[in-house]
Amino acid sequence: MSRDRKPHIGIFGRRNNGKSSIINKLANQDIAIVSDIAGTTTDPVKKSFEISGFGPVVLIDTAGIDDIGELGELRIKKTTQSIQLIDLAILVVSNNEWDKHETDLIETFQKQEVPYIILHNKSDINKASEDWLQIARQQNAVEVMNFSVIDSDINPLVRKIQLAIPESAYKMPTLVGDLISYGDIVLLITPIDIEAPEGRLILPQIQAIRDILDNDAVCIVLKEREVDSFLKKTGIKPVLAITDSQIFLKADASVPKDIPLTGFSILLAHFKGDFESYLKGTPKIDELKNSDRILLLESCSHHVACDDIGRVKIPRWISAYTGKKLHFDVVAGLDNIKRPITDYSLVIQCGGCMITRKQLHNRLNLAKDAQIPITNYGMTIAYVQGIYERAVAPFLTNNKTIKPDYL
Ligand SMILES: Nc1nc2c(ncn2[C@@H]2O[C@H](COP(=O)(O)OP(=O)(O)OP(=O)(O)O)[C@@H](O)[C@H]2O)c(=O)[nH]1
Ligand SMILES: [Mg+2]
Repeated sequence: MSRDRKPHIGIFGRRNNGKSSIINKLANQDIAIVSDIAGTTTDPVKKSFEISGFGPVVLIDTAGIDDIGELGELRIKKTTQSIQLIDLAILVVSNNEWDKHETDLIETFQKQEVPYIILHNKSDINKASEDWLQIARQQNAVEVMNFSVIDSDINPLVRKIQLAIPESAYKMPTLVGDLISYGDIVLLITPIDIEAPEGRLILPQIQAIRDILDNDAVCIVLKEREVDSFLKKTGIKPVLAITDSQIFLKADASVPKDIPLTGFSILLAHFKGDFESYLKGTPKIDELKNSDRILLLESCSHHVACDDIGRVKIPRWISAYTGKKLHFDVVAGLDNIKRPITDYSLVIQCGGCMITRKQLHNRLNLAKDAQIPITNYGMTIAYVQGIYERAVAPFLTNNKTIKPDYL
């Protein structure tokens, strides 16, 4: 994985119980104002620093949740809002306090599905009592700890933070990161003249460019007509070429066979789709019979280019390839599928560039549960154009699929 993002940690609790002091201790420097006057921190403040032994974080210091007066209420609201931003909460308590202030916060953490650590601070003055510990341990916190800014070693807390923050908080999955390494040259082939939106590139192309740069690799973007002469003229040999699926054949002819070639929508199929199932499902195109029904799931109803691929091109190509009389139904967006899923012999899913992985999988489960073969737009196009093996090869090593890095 790459493109690290900084995990966000929020620190909550009543006034004066040592929230800002804990931040300073985690940062190993004075970055937050500490004083014995209750209400020192007034607004949520983001501090960006490195926790030794863990890495860069953004820590959000908040105003005491027991703040008083009208202004206090506003501050509490802001404090509660900041819970939406965080990957982990630390609830600081001192003097064995426990009432609605604490339980309200915990309820909000739970609602926002934020994991939380409960820290009993100032234990040098007043240690957590057995009664308090018993209550705190019933709160589904990832950890309950006795702590003192003055006496405690910070490392056990750092280790708990490390364990409690989900990996997804600081690691973003990458589209091509598992296929390339530092300094590699990747060639992107994008037809500009056909259906590209005016003045822009389509989303998967932009994502691929960003991802290649994030992986410290080199990205060359060419129109299909320039590929041949560019490769000959420069002698550059990319480690991977990615083409728009609509010009697969042309790209296949232009890109020398020793350079792996795949399509943007296959890249998406691998990244976001159910690649293993697509691998099993695609060759079932050969088993289609006259009057079989095929369902095309087009998840992004507003995407004009895909519209044409799903409604016109894929039906035409599959019919020509199989020589069979087939029925095609297209279901757009998250619309209901009108016929029972068992009416279909094959389901073809679009790349799903506009929807989440979860939405896409939920959509496919219906077909999978009914054991109907599934494939995707790019893999189908590659298959009927006879370049399927070449197009999926970059995702296979020793006949095993390279898993996307977040699985
Ligand atoms: N004895 C002792 N004093 C502490 C400890 N942690 C913090 N303090 C003191 O408690 C006082 C309040 O600390 P802060 O860090 O400002 O507390 P806070 O929770 O940020 O307070 P507000 O910003 O007002 O909500 C300061 O005088 C700190 O020096 C501790 O573990 N032990
Ligand atoms: Mg403070």
